[in-house]
Amino acid sequence: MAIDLNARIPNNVDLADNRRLQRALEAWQPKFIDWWREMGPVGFQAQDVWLRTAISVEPGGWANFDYVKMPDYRWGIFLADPEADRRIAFGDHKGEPVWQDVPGEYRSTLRRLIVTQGDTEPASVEQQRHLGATCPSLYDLRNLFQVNVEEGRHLWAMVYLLDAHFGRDGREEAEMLLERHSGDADRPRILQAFNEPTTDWLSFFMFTFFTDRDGRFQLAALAESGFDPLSRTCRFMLTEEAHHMFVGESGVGRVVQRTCEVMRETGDEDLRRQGVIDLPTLQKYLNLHYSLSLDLFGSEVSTNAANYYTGGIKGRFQETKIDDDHRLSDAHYAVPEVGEGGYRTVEAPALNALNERLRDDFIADCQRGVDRWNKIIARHGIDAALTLPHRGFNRGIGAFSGIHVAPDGRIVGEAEWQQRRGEWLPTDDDRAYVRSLMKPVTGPGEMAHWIAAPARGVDGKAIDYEYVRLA
Ligand code: BYC
Repeated sequence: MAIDLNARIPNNVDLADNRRLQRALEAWQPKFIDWWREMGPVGFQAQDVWLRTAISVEPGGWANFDYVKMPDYRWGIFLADPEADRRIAFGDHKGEPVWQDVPGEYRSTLRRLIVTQGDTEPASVEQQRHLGATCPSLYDLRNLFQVNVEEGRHLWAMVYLLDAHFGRDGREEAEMLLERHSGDADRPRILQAFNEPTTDWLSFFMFTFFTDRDGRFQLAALAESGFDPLSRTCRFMLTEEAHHMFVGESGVGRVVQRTCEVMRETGDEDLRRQGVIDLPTLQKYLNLHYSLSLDLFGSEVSTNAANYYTGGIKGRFQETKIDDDHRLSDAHYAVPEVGEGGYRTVEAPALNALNERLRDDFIADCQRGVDRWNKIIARHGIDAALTLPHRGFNRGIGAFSGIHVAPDGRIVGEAEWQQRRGEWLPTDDDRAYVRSLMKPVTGPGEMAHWIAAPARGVDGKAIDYEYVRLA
């Protein structure tokens, strides 16, 4: 279905035929633009940026490139095409036709999930708002802004659902999504990882690798929903999400590559003298962002998660590809349990263990990315490797939150944790060093010293293309 880009709010949901909804969204739109100007990227609002805009949801239609000034970006409402005769794939309603309207009994649960999802989108834009000033290249600057405008559109996607399906309280929630702010002492964002500032580009790449990947898995679970508008919305968001994770994986990969090149060229042990990011520092940033992202999956054993599933509201990753009864009433799943003598693995009812199962899917996917980074290190003949720390390391949510676990999985006491945390997580010194490297590089094709050039440019353009016109 084509998107009407000329409409005040571009959409493929026939907004013009739904006056009430159109009015609600048109009332929210100026507030969104005000938020974008106040809380979105600092600077660069008047510059032309080489951005992709969705013009249809068909393959090939959602990646239309042109120069756009960010405040003029065509934020809108794009749902993946409906699937004919789609049925609920899991839970108590398995086999029933999907819902086009919110069932009364699931109203508050669905609203809560949509609000939690929606809250993360503007939060990430707020977290990243100062990065433009220190971009390592025009290519990276453009990628940052692409990610930012699409997170803005993901907010629109959730606001559409709230306005279209939740009446007055939906409208109030939509307003609140612009009123909570990342790191705000009085009105913080809902999930903790979205209140941590993204102060430098290494953090940005780690965030887009790990935290956007949580987004991928959560959206995939919501794309299975029996509430069809949510499913269709999330399915389209996933096409955009892939690019964000590419930015993270290739970003960290280019940092790894540059570090290895300098290690080989200079043979210098003191890589900080050489102005690149040493592998131990990279490992600490990895440890931090991985552990913060693991928290985003919630507790290992969760009745919320069981209720979402039995209600047909939130499924498993690739639910329809799994070969079982899709009800899970008798199934079990391994979860960690922390007790007196340490932690151990126990079998929990599979329904209650769905957060852990999604976390396991996430961990396996993270590991594949880390393996690709390690191939870069190996290609340079360097005997070192990045690793994912133990899942219990530095956790604030779930079974491990009451104990300290070292990256290798050993339980450590408070004294050892305090003494050694600087070996495992970025210290003030590490952060200051990384920040000291963050100097803007803005000539077409130029790269900061600490990061390698990308393998190729955007949409077939050269690496030295003027991705952002600064003049
Ligand atoms: N921080 O039963 P539990 C993305 C709360 S990222 C703070 O285990 P549940 C993106 C929980 O709310 C994807 N609180 O939780 C990425 C509950 O509170 P109540 C975002 C937390 O409900 C990058 C209590 O603890 N989408 O898209 O099973 C850039 C008990 O917990 C946290 C979603 O998250 C936490 N980390 O699972 C841009 C999908 N974890 O009931 C975007 C929607 C738990 O005691 N959300 N709590 O008041 C969900 O599916 C679920 O809310 C969660 C939590 C998976 C997050």
